[in-house]
Amino acid sequence: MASEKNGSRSETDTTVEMPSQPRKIALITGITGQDGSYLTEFLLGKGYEVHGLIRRSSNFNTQRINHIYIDPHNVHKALMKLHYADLSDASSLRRWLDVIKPDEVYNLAAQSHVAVSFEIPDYTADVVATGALRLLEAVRSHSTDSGRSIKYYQAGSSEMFGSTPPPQLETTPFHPRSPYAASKVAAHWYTVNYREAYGLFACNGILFNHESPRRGENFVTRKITRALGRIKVGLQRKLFLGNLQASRDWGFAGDYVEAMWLMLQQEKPDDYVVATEESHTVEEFLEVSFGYLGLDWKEYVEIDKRYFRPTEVDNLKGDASKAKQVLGWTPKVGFEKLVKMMVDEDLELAKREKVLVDAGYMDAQQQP
Ligand code: NDP
Ligand code: GDR
Repeated sequence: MASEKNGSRSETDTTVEMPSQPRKIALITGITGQDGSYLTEFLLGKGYEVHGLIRRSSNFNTQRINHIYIDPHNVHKALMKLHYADLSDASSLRRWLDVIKPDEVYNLAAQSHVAVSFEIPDYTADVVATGALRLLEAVRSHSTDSGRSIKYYQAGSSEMFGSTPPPQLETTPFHPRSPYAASKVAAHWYTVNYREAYGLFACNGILFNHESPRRGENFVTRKITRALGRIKVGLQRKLFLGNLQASRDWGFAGDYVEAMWLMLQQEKPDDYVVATEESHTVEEFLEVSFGYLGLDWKEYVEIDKRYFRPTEVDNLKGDASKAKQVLGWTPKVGFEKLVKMMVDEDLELAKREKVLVDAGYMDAQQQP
């Protein structure tokens, strides 16, 4: 990593061996997150050299990309490189652009939890809204000074539509319902403005919810499948949830990162909705997931008011016609397949936990 884990962090992290054919270079913020990990795999598969910005944390935060990591001292094979930066630190963004000279920048970093954004609204706005502006400005000033052009992807969200009823598409008015969503709306318009004002190749992907076995454990789908695995092997009895009637257009993260890349391969920059065009309630997710393991969710789920939000987004269902027509993108994983994929992985994880618990190496209450 670009960390002290593998020796001191030095100039070697930024040394790039010249390949026989020039590789495209991508820079990803939020590389340690769910989407960052899938996008990295996708771009490496396309022959890119991938650089990721990671933030300093008191614990290592690279679990989702450890399997891709190759020691940077092995320069022939190490095509993913990590560097410390933060969206709240403009100087770090500009510095890494100057050093890495990317062809494409994917801005995936965010305080991405909607409920948490009500608790830390100021910080959320700083990272999600102003952070995007800082990165856009770094791209603009780097391009002006160097004469190089960079393509920019902004991770927009269906949360921006908020209370506007479905189906939601690119022309649907935004009505954000949280500090997170309002900040994403600001980032969306900053991106449009930099495109119009400076001719930047900048795209907004308006992505509806996308999940995977790598989803953060406090988002509702993963919270459910993690608990279900643990319940199935006897490590947990109850699952506490909030609003079960909210409806979401849930897709698979692995499919969605392809749409991000496709946006940057077009002749002209534009904004696209990315969605499965199917919507399901949280209750339906419970029915399908618990049913898959032969359990009745009603015996295990309790409603806890603390998980209700001050303002909720009731119903999201995208219309991805434009992405289908212009990008040629279609989702490959549907709702049931996604649920089963997540349940299968989390059941295996729970079985491994159970071995540790039974051997006395882990407390049943402890979550790894
Ligand atoms: P995650 O929460 O899994 O990942 C967020 C990433 O941002 C992590 O790598 C995190 O680092 C990083 N990060 C957070 N704060 C900062 C900061 N101040 N400076 C630098 N990096 C930071 O999100 P997802 O992968 O699910 O989503 C990716 C992006 O897409 C986000 O912008 C999200 O808002 C947006 N989005 C997601 C959707 C979804 O359904 N997943 C749908 C629509 C939009 P660390 O690992 O250290 O915490
Ligand atoms: P969301 O995802 O807010 O849509 O944002 P989340 O999984 O957090 O919530 C989905 C719906 O489930 C309801 N819910 C609960 N949610 C959580 N987290 N925990 C619970 O216990 C619970 N019980 C019910 C919520 O109220 C909500 O209606 C995600 C994030 O990835 C954003 O970054 C992204 O922009 C949007 O998706 C699109």
